[in-house]
Amino acid sequence: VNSLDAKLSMAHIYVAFIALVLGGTAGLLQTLVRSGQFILPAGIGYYQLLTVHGVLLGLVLTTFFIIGFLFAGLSKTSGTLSNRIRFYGWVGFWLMTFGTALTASAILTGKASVLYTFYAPLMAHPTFYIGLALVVVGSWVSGFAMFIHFAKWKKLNPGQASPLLSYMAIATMILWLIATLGVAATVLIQYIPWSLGLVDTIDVLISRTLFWYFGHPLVYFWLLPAYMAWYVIIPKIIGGKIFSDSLARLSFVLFLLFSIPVGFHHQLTEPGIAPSWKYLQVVLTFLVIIPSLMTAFSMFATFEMYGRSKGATGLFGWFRKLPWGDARFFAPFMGMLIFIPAGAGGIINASHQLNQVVHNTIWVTGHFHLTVATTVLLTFFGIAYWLIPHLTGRIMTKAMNKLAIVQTIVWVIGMTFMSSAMHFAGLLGAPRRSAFSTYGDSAQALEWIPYQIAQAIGGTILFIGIILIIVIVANLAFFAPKGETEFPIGEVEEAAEKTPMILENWKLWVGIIIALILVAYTVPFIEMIQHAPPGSKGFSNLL
Ligand code: HAS
Repeated sequence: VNSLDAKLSMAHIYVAFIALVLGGTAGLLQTLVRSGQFILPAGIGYYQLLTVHGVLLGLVLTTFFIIGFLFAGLSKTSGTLSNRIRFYGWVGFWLMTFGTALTASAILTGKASVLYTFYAPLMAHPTFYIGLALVVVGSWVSGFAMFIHFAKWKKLNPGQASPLLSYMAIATMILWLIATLGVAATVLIQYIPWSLGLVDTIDVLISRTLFWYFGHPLVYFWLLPAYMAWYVIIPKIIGGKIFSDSLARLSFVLFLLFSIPVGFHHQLTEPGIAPSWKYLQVVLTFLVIIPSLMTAFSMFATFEMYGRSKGATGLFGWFRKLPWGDARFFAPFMGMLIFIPAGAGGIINASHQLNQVVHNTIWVTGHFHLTVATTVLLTFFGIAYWLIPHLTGRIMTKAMNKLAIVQTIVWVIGMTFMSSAMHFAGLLGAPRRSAFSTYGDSAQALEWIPYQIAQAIGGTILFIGIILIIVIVANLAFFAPKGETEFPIGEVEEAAEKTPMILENWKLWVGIIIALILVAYTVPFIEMIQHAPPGSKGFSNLL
């Protein structure tokens, strides 16, 4: 990657890891509070801390890391960024950074303890929403810069399939752009006027619906860059080949189609949405599982074909041939492994009846610590192990590689303790997002305490994991020996079929996405507006 492009990517990655340290510290304190054995010092509120944790890790760490990675991937596979594109990239970066600082200042001064979902009727200081809006606008500027860069490549290479990594980066950014329209709408039209006192009330159902229109594809915005690494980078790292270019592209297209019109599966217990529309979105949710199953199939195929090419025999002989000592492989692999139970948990959540059991319990927290905080994050760590030294002109030493293996093991152990305890406590009815640990020593709440202690043990182990990753990242960025590190890009198996060009037809796919969104949301939206409570403001008073 060109050195000026590398600086742009690294700026994003630095912010991401600063967010990890601060957000992770908040996480440790939370698990200690929930154990019932610890009281927060200096008047810090539990919900304030939880907001810091969710916003910094769920929104800031992920968005910055992903945009940094995507810029690097585009620069590597579809050519160095032009000065103009790089300039837009920096504008996007500073808008996002300024927005983050604004939002963080509102939270840290105790004026925005509204959690990362900022559901109404919880109200934050206007700077919280304005900061978030700037983060979104900044990401759009970067997104459009990526689109222009990609369009230039297409113009210079007519009729050719685009480089796989660039294709995936663009699909991820299209997903983000369409998804963020929902959150931008609710923030700009509902929350900012309401928090500024320009309107007195807010239509809660509409605000939540717009949030989840964004909130579910958000999780795939986190997942897709991890899948980029699994499909394109991991085959090269293990010395194998990409199983199928077309399958990889198709799975990204399916994510684009099905990840947005499914937000109601977060609102299954909410009144005001007809069951038939919830049913439709549950069906679509089950469709969005398919590209993950395709990914699992593809990864197994890549691993097995590589192992057999090295002489492995028997059903699972290939397993032993994988490069277990290489942290660039080991960390993402553990992420894949954890995604098996994590995905199964997602399927449980999505099943309408089972959702009644787990919704709003700490089970859900367990689910997303396995998905985003393990599968996605371990893959991001795996990416950092080669991307940072590649961008800073350094190499990862054997000692750091060993430390990275230890870090992965520590993370998996910590998360196993914490997330398993969360799943079990959730089944016993323990609520998520509660400052109360013992509920006045009620018998039921006392049942949860052993699990909450296990969560605190897990949280403490995870904090050690955070210290380790920061040591590794600081080493790779500033202290590791100078040298050249490869940006690993896999090649496709010779036997794979040629990629059909229809997969490059973005107009077609975006058209289908819009149609699906209209089908899934138009009537429910009209009904929400028609049945809005008297006096409720927001969209309803505009229409
Ligand atoms: Fe989820 C709630 C349903 C995936 C994140 N989810 C959340 C929340 C977050 C989140 C943050 O339907 C909480 C939001 C909040 O604050 O309220 N989720 C699903 C479903 C999937 C799913 C169906 N979630 C994710 C991913 C996330 C994420 C990915 C982050 C990155 N989720 C829900 C539902 C709720 C929910 C409900 C609302 C609950 C409620 O009531 O509030 C699916 O996409 C999962 C499909 C995945 C699979 C796994 C495939 C396995 C693979 C690994 C292969 C392994 C290999 C290794 C190759 C089917 C690809 C080799 C192994 C060897 C053994 C050799």
